[in-house]
Amino acid sequence: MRALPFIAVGLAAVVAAFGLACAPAASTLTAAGAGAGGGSAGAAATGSGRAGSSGGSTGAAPAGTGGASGVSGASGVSGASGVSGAAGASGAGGGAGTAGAAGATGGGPGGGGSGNADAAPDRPAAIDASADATGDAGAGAALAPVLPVPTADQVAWQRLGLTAFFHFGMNTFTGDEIGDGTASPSVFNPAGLDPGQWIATLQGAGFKQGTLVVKHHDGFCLWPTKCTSYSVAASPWMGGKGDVVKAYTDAAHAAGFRVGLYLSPLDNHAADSSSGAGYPAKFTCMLNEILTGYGAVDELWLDGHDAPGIDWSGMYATIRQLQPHALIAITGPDIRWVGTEDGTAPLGETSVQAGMPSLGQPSGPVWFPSESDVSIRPGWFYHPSEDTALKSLSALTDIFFNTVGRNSVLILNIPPNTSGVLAAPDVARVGQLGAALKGLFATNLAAGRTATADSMLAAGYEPARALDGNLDTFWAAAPGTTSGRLEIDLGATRTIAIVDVSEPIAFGERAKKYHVEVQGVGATTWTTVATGTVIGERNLIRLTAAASARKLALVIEQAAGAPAIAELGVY
Ligand code: FUL
Repeated sequence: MRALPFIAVGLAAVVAAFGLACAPAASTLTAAGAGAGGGSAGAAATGSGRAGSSGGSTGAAPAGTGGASGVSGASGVSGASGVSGAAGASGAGGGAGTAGAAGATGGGPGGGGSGNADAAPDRPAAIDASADATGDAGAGAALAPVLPVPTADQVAWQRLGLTAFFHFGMNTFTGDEIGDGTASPSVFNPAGLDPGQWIATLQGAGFKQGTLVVKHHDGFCLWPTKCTSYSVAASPWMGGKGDVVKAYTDAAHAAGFRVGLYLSPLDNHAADSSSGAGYPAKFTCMLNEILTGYGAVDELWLDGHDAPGIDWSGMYATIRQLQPHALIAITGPDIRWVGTEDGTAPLGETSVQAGMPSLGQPSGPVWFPSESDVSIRPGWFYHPSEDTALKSLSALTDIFFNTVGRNSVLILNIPPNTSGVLAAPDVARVGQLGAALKGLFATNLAAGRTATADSMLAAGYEPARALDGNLDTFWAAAPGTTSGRLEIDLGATRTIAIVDVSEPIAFGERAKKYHVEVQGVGATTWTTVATGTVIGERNLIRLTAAASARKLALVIEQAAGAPAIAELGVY
């Protein structure tokens, strides 16, 4: 159940606590080989680089492993025709995608197989889950997945790490946080609206996606909808001819910035939204408009404040049909609300959750990664009185480590002001955050160094694969192992402040318990400097006291299958 944060509302009782189930689904594999598809040769083909880095590299599949050739880069999933990493016999299928992470071709070690076993044919798993450790059809050894596994679109999204939220609407002009739906559209007039400025600010700081609130709980629509009269069309802004959603999505697509849209099911303006009568059709009408009129949508945030009478399973089918690559978040099967709004994901955060049939998921374990929402200001909407109350750089840096560094995706809210631009204090703070992160991760001391391990699956899965900057290639331990040790010789004594570790999540979450050891020059003993449990997409460990060491070891004590590490970075 999800107890949503309530900030005072004068609303009906609807707003109380919502059972928002979490559970994904689409990606869940029902049974090996259940999918009939042609021999899928591809592994995680979603682009190899971590978003925010300088772009994907070419992840050529190791010889003999049958890796698929590439697909779209990290941002390619937003391409209108983008197929993003679908495992397929040809290994092709990358859509045009938007610009962005430079087209990684990421074919990782591939498994032979008989088609992916995804429960939903239009939501391909990132890998062929029927692959086993021996491979087949002439392919070389392949890493056996630990089920459940994500879809290719979920992998691409999890790699983003850092994303933005834009709360903008009537509340910006009225000073409310949750409007009751009675405010007059006459106050809405963002004379200097410039989404290009929002996007440039965020991209400059390493953000790759932004989610615009197109309708908050007050019901005011930021596009000239035909579904209600309560919209920008009734405002003085641009003589009623303006469209904030178009301005934003056009600017985002042009800039290669992935697009998220937030549509609140709760609608305080629609008189019938709490009774249910008539409102579901209106909501469906709105959903159809935003999913058909604005190009590719990468994420659809259906907020947890529910409205009665909505047929969610029918809604999900419609969304899949209109935008097959849009990940459905919060009241949906693809992305789960992390459960807090203070920028802190739990330690040991896992993407493997119990499925919730009410969200269109099967009841077994499913892949359901979390999203951590938090605002740079005290409120979600811009209020001039909060210009001096922004979170400090240090607080934002902590938030980054406590969300992105804990296997969750951060969605940081930076609300545009009444002119329609991000205010100067926000622009400055986002710039500081970007510069700070760039500085912290400027030099990976492990890059290109020597790595060794206590076992290895096969050629193509060498320890060095964990140091090559490519998330699609990885070290994998020998079949049958459930523990492993990956050691790096840094070449000289180094001061270590951060350890950055990622699993190849296309093959499932594997580690259950791990620790990090360091050893100084000439020393014969190792010192444990950090411990952890689940790794998943990314664990960032800030050492409490920077360690001086020549060697570092990641020791996976327990795993659900043979350990595998996509990247082990040291800063
Ligand atoms: C919550 C809403 O009630 C807040 O106003 C905000 O939009 C937040 C992101 O989600 O459910």
